[in-house]
Amino acid sequence: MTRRSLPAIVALFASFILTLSHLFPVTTAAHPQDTAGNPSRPGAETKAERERRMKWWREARFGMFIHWGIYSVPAGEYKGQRSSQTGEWIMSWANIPRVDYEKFAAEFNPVKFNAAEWVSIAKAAGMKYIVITSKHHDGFSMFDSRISKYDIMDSTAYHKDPMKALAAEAKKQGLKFCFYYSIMDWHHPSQYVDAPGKEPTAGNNVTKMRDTDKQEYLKYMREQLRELVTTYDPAVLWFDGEWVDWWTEADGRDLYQYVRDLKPDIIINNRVGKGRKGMEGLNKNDQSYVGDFGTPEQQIPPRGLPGVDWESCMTMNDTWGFKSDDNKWKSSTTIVRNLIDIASKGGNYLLNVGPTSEGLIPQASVERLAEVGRWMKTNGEAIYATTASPFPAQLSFGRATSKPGRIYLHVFDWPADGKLRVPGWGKTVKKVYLLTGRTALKYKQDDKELSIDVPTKSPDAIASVIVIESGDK
Ligand code: H79
Repeated sequence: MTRRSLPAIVALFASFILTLSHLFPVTTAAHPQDTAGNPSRPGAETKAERERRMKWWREARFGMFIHWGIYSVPAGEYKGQRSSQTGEWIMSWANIPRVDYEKFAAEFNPVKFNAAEWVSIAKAAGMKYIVITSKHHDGFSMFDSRISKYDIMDSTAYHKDPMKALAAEAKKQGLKFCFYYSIMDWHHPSQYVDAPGKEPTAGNNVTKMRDTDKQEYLKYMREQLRELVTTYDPAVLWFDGEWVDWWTEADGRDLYQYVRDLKPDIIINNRVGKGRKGMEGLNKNDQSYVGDFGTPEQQIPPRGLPGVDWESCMTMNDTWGFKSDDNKWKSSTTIVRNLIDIASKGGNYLLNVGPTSEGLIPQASVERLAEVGRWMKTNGEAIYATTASPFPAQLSFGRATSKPGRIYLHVFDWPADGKLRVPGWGKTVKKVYLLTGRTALKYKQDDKELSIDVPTKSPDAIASVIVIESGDK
């Protein structure tokens, strides 16, 4: 055997690892198939293992996002100043120094908070999971963090941990409980603002990192995430604030791995790393990026993204965190149609509520969610566990979702002439019926299209679902 010097062996070993990492890139929202057959690599799993891990999430289709923090105290107004920007960003846009912003904590006392009520509102709307802010960009921990005094237990008049109550209640009512966690942190001493006219301790959209403090902040994050995962057993970790220049893809990969090691079947969004392509939220395609699903924000990708898991998060008005004067509510029709549109493109819908500092979900949200729930009660079958539309082009009258052997037509624009014309998709129809009441409908199918005889009046003004059962050919 030839003898090699130590550096040569190290170099050989390094190139071997490099080759391995090329052959087996880390799992990514853009290329979930990359992990197939790769059980040895950290964070990786076989395709079957991944399918099993993602199953509940893919079937759920609809979740509640909750932005709740001490920003609900100023509720969009600071010293008479208001902004078109969102409520949870007030520390940044009102340029509030840390020491002043901290005072909102003492005023935060959500005495009307009722975990059972919140979970019931989500459940009745047809939502299957809840994602709540454990720590937003403002750095305030909304859970009992033993390593921070800037948390709900130590700094507020409430002195209780609403996350414990919510986690327990979600479990009781059969919803998955999940956490949002911001990587950017406006309160942590490691980070500061360097922008003309801006307070160095108020936040902005690109905090700087004191290089000497980065390791300490990483340690802090990891410890908080360990607390979150081990105490509350979240089903998803939803990272955000990853776009700052001091956060790297390698940091993201390490953090992804760290969280998966804490809880192997947890699901983590793509904002843990640098993959996200702007607000489009889906991954860039120049390399493989870490994360299990893409995160379009306030938008629905026009054609979805076949083969990729994604979830559109959206507000019900124009803010995430509560703002007392934001009355720009979407109608329940818009909300339901967004859900349908997203499902027809193969994604999930994460719909936000911004509770008040008293602990109440705004009444306008509660009302709309109840209407969404009414629709979901009859039509949930056409949403849950469905996959994207089988039609190559978007239908003129609405959307479609599918399940094996079955298509659900979601009709937004009901035909005036009593005939719904559906373009062909290469299968023979066996049966057509209205989902409400399972009323059978007459139809004619030829090579080009399927023509369905429908009642004159639309059964549901929001969207009426027609089920098509077909054979395999
Ligand atoms: O928590 C809610 C918002 O507070 C948070 N995400 C949702 C879920 C949010 N943070 N920032 N924004 C929304 C808008 C910020 C956009 C930008 Fe960028 C950050 C523009 C430039 C840096 C990220 C990177 C988006 C485009 C490039």
